[in-house]
Amino acid sequence: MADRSTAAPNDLRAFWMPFTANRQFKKAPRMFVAAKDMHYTTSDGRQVLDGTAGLWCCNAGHSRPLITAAIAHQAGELDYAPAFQMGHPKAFELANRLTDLAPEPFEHCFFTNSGSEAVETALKIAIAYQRARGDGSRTRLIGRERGYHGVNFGGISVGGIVTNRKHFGTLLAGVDHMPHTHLPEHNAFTRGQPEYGAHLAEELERIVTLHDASTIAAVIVEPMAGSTGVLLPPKGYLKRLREICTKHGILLIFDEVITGFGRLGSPFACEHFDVMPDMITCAKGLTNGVIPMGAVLCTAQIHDAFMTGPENMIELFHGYTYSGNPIAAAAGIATLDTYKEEGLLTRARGLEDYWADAIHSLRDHPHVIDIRNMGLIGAVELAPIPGKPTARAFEAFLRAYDKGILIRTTGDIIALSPPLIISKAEIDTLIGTLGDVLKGLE
Ligand code: PXG
Repeated sequence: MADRSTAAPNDLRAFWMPFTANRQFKKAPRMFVAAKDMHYTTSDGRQVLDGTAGLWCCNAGHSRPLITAAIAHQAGELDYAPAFQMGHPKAFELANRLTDLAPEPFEHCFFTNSGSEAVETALKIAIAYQRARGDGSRTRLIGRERGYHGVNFGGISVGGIVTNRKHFGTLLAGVDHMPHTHLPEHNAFTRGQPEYGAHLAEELERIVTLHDASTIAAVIVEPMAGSTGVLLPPKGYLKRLREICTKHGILLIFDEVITGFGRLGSPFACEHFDVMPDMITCAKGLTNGVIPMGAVLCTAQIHDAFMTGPENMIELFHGYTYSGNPIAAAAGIATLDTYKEEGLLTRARGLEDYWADAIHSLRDHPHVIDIRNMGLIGAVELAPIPGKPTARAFEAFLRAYDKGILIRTTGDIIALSPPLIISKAEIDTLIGTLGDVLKGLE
């Protein structure tokens, strides 16, 4: 057994960090010790402008007073209540607030603790729904190349990121994938939604023909693929996916873990694109990233299909110890209050043009091969160093951190998704500093 008595309080060995190059990190750690509004404070006392809302989650900025107070109050009043066969008021209140915020068809809400769990929950509901309707042969799930749906087995199976899949065996059976919609040869440097690529939705028809509609339960896509490097849906693409799903009795799930809560200028992306899925998964911005929580929003049609057998029977054999946890629910309610008071869920709309002008001003900087934007999201794609994929963007990340801005990189793509409270002056600082970083890169 390790001798813990000799470990210094800041010994870094024990913590196996997620999605991190552990050995590299621990040789030169980067630590945040505080955060307020748009800025982090580092352990060496520097201010870092948050260009990524943490990990796309702190949409209202950091350490916001309503949320902080709600968590403290709830912890002192009701810290935990059993999630199964017992209730507490805040979970019901938050479910009502969320379904009021979501577009009309979404009348029910199932709570989880993360985006990954929201995805597993939605996939399970989809298959069980088809079975409840007497369509038990509909078990297949269709995802998309380059899709990110969290890290659990269902999510990596329908997901399309090779590194997240290849280490983990054979994954779920009965999954197929549509092609991704990233077509830089046609769409490079487009502002907003690209014109070209709607025809890729027809690939779903091909997949349906291959497997037969009677075997397919659901299609899951991110309306805008965030984690894989900001891949925007071509104009008309999502509408066509919806039509094909409807035609074949296939459920359409939008994974809005990133796009939910104002990222594109509407509370949810389905409203922004005017395409209604049958289920929405969300997390991150639901509690401003402060307490882990996710949710699946679904229509009455789906929910009611389960409400049939004897009333003393559990309708859905699924749930988590912390589904609707009181402190998370309190944080969620205070988060929605904060968004409402400050108009944050539509604020990106007013800033979108300014943001687009700023980020596209980087077009002629060294190594830049594409720039994409929508709402308060942006991506700057760099040409990889030959033989060293990801190295150039990671170097940009390190230099950006040294210069006082937090950016995110995936592959050789720099992704930006600042808190929705960002000012124009802060956009100038963020993009100006990123420009300086790019100019200095080899
Ligand atoms: N679906 C989508 C669309 C996501 O973006 C998840 C599910 C999983 O959520 P959880 O809460 O289980 O992590 C996500 C998460 C990045 C990055 O830098 C993106 C995510 C998480 C961490 C980093 O792109 N997305």
